[in-house]
Amino acid sequence: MTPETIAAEFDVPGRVVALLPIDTGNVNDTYRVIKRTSYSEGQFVLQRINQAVFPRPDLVMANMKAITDFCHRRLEEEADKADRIWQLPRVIPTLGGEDYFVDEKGEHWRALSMIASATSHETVIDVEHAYETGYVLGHFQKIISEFPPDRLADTLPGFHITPGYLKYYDEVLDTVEAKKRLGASLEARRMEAFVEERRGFASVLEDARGRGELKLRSIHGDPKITNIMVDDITGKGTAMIDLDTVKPGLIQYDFGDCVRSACNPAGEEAKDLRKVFFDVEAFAALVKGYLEQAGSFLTDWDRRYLYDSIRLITFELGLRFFTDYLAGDVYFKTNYNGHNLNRARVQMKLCESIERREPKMREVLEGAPIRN
Ligand code: GN1
Ligand code: MG
Repeated sequence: MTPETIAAEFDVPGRVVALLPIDTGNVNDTYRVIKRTSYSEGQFVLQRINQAVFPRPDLVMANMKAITDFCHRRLEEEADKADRIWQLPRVIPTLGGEDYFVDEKGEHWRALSMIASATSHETVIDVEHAYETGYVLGHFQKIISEFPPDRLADTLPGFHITPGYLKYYDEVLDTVEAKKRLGASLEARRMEAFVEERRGFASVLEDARGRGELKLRSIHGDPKITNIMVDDITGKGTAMIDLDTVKPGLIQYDFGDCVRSACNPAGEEAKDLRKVFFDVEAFAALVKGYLEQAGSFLTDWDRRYLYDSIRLITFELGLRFFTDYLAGDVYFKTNYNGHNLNRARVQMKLCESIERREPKMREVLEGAPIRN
């Protein structure tokens, strides 16, 4: 079957007229599908779930269905009081009424409603956008924090558990491929030293969880800036997308991921490393928006680990990219030789910049008004 014939399996009226690849994701294959009838046109997002990353796509879909049904109910209940129309993609069923379609090769495909007249950006545009980014994350967390995490399957065991990534990194370092790549690149050896210096820090959030200071909640898992949609008409944040990593986790993973992606003006794919730095001004705006929503459910312990979560998730993503480079690019999709090494360098440069700005960042976090 082709993606076109698969697109026709979902319950959207009309005939498929176009299938346009969306290249921003690093894991799944994504398309924008256009279907037309004799009187109108409908668009939706079609995705092939990468089973090398998600071994149980059925559970990914069960989580997504459960969380979107819950959130849609909540958004409807709140709609009259809300300052905007909040949106969230909906799972579009197949013609047979299933949440996903399995093709003849056993690949799992899903269809999601499009958040129309809205845009997601690779980098933060201005302070208002940074504020909106934090506001959307806080709002989403506020809603899903009421969803019992034990009703979500752990679809990616070990996801965001930094000590686990370090363990895997050590195993990869021992392989012939990794030794070859390290031997051939001074940058890779620099990266290795960078990781070594920060080993002790890797368990900061898991240790806090072990001591009972932080607790598992339902989280998004991947709230980077490209997964936050901004309304083209009002300029306000309107939706969180890419819900396939929704599962039990620490809200610090989400905060750290959102901040590291929004406060690097050069973006994750930057080629010129000199342009990579942590933008404290954008950060202050993001924190303001975030706390206006999240202030009501964050505990004192949650707040204490916000700075660490930013440094950690940045380091962790750098480590994940670097490990994948050493392993021969087996996890993240790449477009050129050394792509994962370059991505790792961007995150590690950002991590250094975060470390240098720690006092300022803590000031921002502590100085932000608390609205309970
Ligand atoms: C991957 O596929 P995408 O782009 O939504 C990754 C995230 C990373 C992100 C970095 C399941 O997300 O953890 O932060 O790349 N997703 C998974 O861009 O590993
Ligand atoms: Mg994702």
